[in-house]
Amino acid sequence: MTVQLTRRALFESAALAALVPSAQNVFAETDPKAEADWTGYTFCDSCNHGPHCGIKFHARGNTAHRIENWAENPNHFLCSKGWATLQRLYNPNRLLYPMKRTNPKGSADPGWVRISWDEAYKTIAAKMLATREKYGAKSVMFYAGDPKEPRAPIQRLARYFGSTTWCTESSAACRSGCLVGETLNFGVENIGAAPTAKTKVFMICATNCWSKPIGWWNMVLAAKARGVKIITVDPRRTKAAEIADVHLQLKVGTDSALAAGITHVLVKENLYDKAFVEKWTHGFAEYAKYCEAFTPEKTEEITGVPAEKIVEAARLWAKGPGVYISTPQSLSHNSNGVQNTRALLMLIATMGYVDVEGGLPFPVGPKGMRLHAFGLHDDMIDPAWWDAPEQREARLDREAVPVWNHMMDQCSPNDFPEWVEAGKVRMFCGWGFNVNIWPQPETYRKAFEKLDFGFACDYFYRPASHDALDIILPAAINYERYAPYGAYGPRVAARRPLKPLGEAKEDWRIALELGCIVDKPENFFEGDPVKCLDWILTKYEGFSWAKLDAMLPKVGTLPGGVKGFRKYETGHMRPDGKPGFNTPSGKIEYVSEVLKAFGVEPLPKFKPMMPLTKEFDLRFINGTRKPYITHSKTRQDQPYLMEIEDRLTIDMNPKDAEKRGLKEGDDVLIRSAWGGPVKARLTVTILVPEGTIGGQYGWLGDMNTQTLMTREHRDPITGYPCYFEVPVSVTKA
Ligand SMILES: Nc1nc2c(c(=O)[nH]1)N[C@H]1C(S)=C(S)[C@@H](COP(=O)(O)OP(=O)(O)OC[C@H]3O[C@@H](n4cnc5c(=O)[nH]c(N)nc54)[C@H](O)[C@@H]3O)O[C@H]1N2
Ligand SMILES: Nc1nc2c(c(=O)[nH]1)N[C@H]1C(S)=C(S)[C@@H](COP(=O)(O)OP(=O)(O)OC[C@H]3O[C@@H](n4cnc5c(=O)[nH]c(N)nc54)[C@H](O)[C@@H]3O)O[C@H]1N2
Ligand SMILES: [Mo]
Repeated sequence: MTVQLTRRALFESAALAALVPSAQNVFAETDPKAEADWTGYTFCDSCNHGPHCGIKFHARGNTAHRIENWAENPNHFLCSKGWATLQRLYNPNRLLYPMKRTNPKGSADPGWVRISWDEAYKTIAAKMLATREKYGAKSVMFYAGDPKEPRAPIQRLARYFGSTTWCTESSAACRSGCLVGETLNFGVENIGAAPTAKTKVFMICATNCWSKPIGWWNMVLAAKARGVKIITVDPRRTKAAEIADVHLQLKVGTDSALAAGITHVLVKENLYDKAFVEKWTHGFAEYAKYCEAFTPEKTEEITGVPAEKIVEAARLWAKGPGVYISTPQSLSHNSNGVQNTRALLMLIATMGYVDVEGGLPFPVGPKGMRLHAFGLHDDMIDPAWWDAPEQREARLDREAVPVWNHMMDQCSPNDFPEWVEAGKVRMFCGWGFNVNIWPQPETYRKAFEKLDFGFACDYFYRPASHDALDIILPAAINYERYAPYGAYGPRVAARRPLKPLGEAKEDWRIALELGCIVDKPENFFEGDPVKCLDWILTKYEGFSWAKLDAMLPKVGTLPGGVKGFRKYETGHMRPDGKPGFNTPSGKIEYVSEVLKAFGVEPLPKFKPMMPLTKEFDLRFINGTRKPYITHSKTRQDQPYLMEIEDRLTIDMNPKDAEKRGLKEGDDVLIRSAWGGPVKARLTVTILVPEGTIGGQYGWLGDMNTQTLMTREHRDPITGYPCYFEVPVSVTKA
């Protein structure tokens, strides 16, 4: 409610109310004078997992009035969030004009008023140049929150501006923690794959089917139907756990102990792939020695998984070939995240299921194409510049997270409050910025308020975050933009969009146009996203934007890439073309030479989570995905979804509820050593085990679970917060 009131005030102050389309009008009638219907194509960006799900829409004039699955798109089933996207496009609260604050920061009313793009750009560019002049380029921070689509041109802007303070939600949290684990192991990221006709066992590691496109779940069911055995590793009794042959229902953060227990059995019963391990891996003997102590009984003590299930799982896994799917995030959101990920995913190497038929593929795509970056080409961001020692060493995260700094080109922003305190960052350039991504968000919000200058681009005005800034810019929504094109491995698809409403602009255009002002226009394609896409596509033989566009509704396939199995034998996994893997030892590393070089424990060892206490006796998984919620976004933006759930709810096991005298529907209060009380409504369910509760982050005010989280405990390798580890208490309100 407060959000809407503030929002109304915002429009009144700019005398804009009349210009904002009302949702009802737009849905009810399209322009009667407009031509016949035309068909548009775009991608749903609700979850921001790549690859996105395709949307086909029907429009008259510039108004989309109906959407459907885009059949030719490789991801062509929309879910509840996808079907609700027109509500977001035509939401009357959308931000449609650049705005600037007219009252000092900290005022109850920021006094947002509409300004022209010209004024916005001139103000921002002048601040960027002056801040660089006075404090150096890296005092200007570039940031993209969960939105993944705008990232490439923003990173390019940071590069030409000369700032390594390029941060994203992926350097704060999310997928890159697991990616670091995978890369330490294999020399390349590998989130896993789907079972094929030859696969016998599928290990679903900490993966929630609600986080995936609908097609993914259909794939799992089909695999199950043709006899693939399923091992699910998850503390919660998810859908994937329900259909599993073995559900390893471990305690949060004990994956490394579980993996050691399984390895113990594989070695003891001589089930592992000795030949593969000897030839292609590094440090197995040391790891096997570490696993000696992890007898099934000892492993049960730590993980809570019954000893016989551990043995059963090991024997089943050995019946492979097997393949895993790994979580995009949840393994990495505790204080031993990277090592837990490393340990679990190493089970693939121990069995030798590496790039073999039915096992885990190691795809080699077209040259220059970045994985998980919408098929974009390396040249877009100039990796050599980011990789140069003089950039890495001077980067702001060097001391706090040296391993991360060494491996990743995005700077870890979790020490942002300390940077601001020390005067290291003075200006903020943000796309999709939500301060409530962080634990103790108020600490971050205050730091943003202290900056000399900040702006953010967004679909909506978000008072909780934007009121700490100076300018907000309206971003065109997925229906209104060309860039980036969609990518599904090497397959790529163009969009056919609407014109942006109001004065909204594509994120790409905003970044490229700013680049034209603060740098040379020729480096930024004269500000034109389509020109930029064309430049990227022509790097792949026979491709261009015009060609991709003409193919619609079909998708194209970029040329190049290497087919076949065991590509590590033929030198395709390493840049120097030698056989092996792209790690320091040239092999898959149980003992990580990178970690060793940084003085970090090189084996993926178990480390206990923060202890539960008498007062805080429940572990809180703060953020498991639900089918109708995405992060902070879906709450006000898509009212259909609010009809399903309009407040924070938490899941609690019936035994825990009984112990506390709580029942389904009770209003409860959650507290931790760092904050609370947070208000929630109780769901009593076997979805969570005893001793663990689950809930959603992204609610604000007195339902904001991030206020319970701690900045003190982090994963030492990534600096990621421990969203899934914090001990809490739950009492009746
Ligand atoms: N407790 C807890 N915290 C978590 C997590 C958790 O599981 N638990 N998960 C972490 C993870 S994995 C993630 S990904 C983050 C998500 O964290 P956030 O970055 O906070 O994600 P959102 O709330 O989805 O989006 C942020 C803002 O971007 C805007 N936006 C969306 N799309 C676009 C776009 O294309 N362009 C522009 N300009 N703006 C856009 C939205 O309107 C919103 O205001 O949270 C992290 N924080
Ligand atoms: N509907 C929906 N879909 C989304 C999103 C969304 O907000 N809503 N967000 C998108 C984004 S940005 C991301 S990063 C992904 C996240 O996608 P996922 O990682 O698949 O989603 P989560 O539900 O956070 O976590 C997956 C599972 O990990 C389990 N888990 C938690 N801690 C541990 C642990 O220590 N060990 C093990 N083995 N399991 C554990 C949880 O119980 C949960 O079932 O989802 C994407 N898709
Ligand atoms: Mo994420």
